[in-house]
Amino acid sequence: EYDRAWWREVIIYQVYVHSFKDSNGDGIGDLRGATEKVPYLKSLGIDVIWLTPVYESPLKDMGYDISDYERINPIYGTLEDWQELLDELHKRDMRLIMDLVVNHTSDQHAWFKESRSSRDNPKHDWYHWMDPKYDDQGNRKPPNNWASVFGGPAWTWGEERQQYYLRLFASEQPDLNWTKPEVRNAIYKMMRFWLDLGIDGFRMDVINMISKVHGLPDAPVTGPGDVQNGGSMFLNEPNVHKYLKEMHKEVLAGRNVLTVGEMPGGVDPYEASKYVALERKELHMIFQFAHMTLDGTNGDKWEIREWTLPELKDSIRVWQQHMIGNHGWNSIFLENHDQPRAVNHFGNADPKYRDKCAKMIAMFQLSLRGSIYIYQGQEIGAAAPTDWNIEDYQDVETLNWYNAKVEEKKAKGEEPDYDKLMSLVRRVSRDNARAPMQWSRGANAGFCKDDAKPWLRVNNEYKEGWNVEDEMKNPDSVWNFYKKLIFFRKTHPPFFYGGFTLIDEEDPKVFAYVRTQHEFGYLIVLNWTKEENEWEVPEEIPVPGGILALSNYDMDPLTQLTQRLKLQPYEGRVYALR
Ligand code: TEU
Ligand code: CA
Repeated sequence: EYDRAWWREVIIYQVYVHSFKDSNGDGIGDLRGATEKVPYLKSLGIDVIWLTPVYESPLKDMGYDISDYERINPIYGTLEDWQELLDELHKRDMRLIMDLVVNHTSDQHAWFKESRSSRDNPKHDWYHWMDPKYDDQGNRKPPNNWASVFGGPAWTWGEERQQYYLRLFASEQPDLNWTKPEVRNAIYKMMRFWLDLGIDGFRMDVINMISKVHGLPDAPVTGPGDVQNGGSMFLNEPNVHKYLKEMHKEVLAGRNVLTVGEMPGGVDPYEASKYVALERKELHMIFQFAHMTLDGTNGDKWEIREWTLPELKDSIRVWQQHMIGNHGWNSIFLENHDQPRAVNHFGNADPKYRDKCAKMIAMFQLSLRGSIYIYQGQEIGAAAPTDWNIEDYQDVETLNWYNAKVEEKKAKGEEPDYDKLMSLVRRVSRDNARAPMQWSRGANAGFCKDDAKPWLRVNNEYKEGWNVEDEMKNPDSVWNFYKKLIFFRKTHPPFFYGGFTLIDEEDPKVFAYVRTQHEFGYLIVLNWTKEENEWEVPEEIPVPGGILALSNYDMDPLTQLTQRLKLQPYEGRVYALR
């Protein structure tokens, strides 16, 4: 049913360089710091590292605004340092994938500087430039009504040209014009540069946004305000497939590399298959966010709603069951540098439950079908800081949102509800998962030297044992549990390619499913609540003969499966079926 492939069987670890490990005392994580930790990652069982952008950048969006694709940002080190990281990985049979951010560049990129300088320079249409519109009073207005992902209009005025440029993210991140062959060729050339240096693949940032509907028309009005969600005008526009096929032919064909496309919206399994079906020769897999956005409203993550377990089950089931064979493949992730920590997002960070909950989440993730992505800190059960104030946050998205909310109230002559705003920031902000990695009990959590000042506040809980060093020593820690599960997965092939069957889809408390391949089967039972729960094994599962393979509680392995299971808070069990 499947062509076996290394990229389907790997555990990938996302290194958010800025917050991973500082080697030189400037308080910023860097390449030498990452290299220092390669043996650590090997010992955890990691196969591949995804490195977030380390290219030259003014860091308006933490490196997702690139001013030179072929140079390393000096704050992270040199190209030699990068080469050393690659060598240290390859020496250990590990691989490296790099972030590819080609929907937009920085406004400091030479291409954009040239493009903005006049209406007739050779790169004048490498970006999306358009004339302004005017309202009834003759005031200048952006050419269309699209909203930026980071709030406000998706357009910025360029004085020199007296035109607007499109930027779906920050003002300093102008969108490239993919309709131009010259633009595409420049990107392909840059990709070949990194591949020729020996990298093993790319994570492609917002790759389903690169193609925009011709003429950039207004988006349908779906909400209040001046700007509208423009997703229907730039998510999965059909030409994106033309570009990805071309990219495959020009760059990827014949190279044994992994590709994963980030697609923050607009994909269901049918849409996704168009990108990842093997015979289409586009990408290997995508990041889709259905499960990550259950707690938002209409794509607005700041409009929190309570989600239910059946909703999560349904979203997982749909992708597990449809992305199969050579037509589909999933990326399994529960965290990244844009998202809340999984214990906060899906579970319970209350000290009473946190340890069990983090382990249950690990059992969940590592028993699904797909390539596994673990975000730095997830392996120690990291959680959001609870005591940060607005001054502690730096993320452009967070600050744009917060300031807009404050302004909105003030404009009405009202007092902003600062407590409410802060509780949302502590729950939703991207910086909650960007706090420096907690390596030890030492000063600055071992992220940087004692006398250095970390670029972002360290989450104080590292002193209470939530750090790598303490957890590695403790056989019962979240870290050791991850290590055990990773090993378990690699030695039990049904977890890679086996079928997925959801059981008891309506049960609001227990998430249970079976993974099967040939004569092998595993029953996974997860009590997704802080209460004790009884769960009845359904008839179709043969009860005698099932034995316990894994548990996050202290339970004898090889215990027989019984008809009724009495589950502790956040208890997870994996039974081997016969
Ligand atoms: O993220 C894509 C994206 O849409 C995010 O902005 C996401 O919607 C938001 O963060 C959820 O809160 C990618 C990168 O992962 C992100 O770090 C970049 O800021 C963004 O692209 C622009 O390059
Ligand atoms: Ca540093």
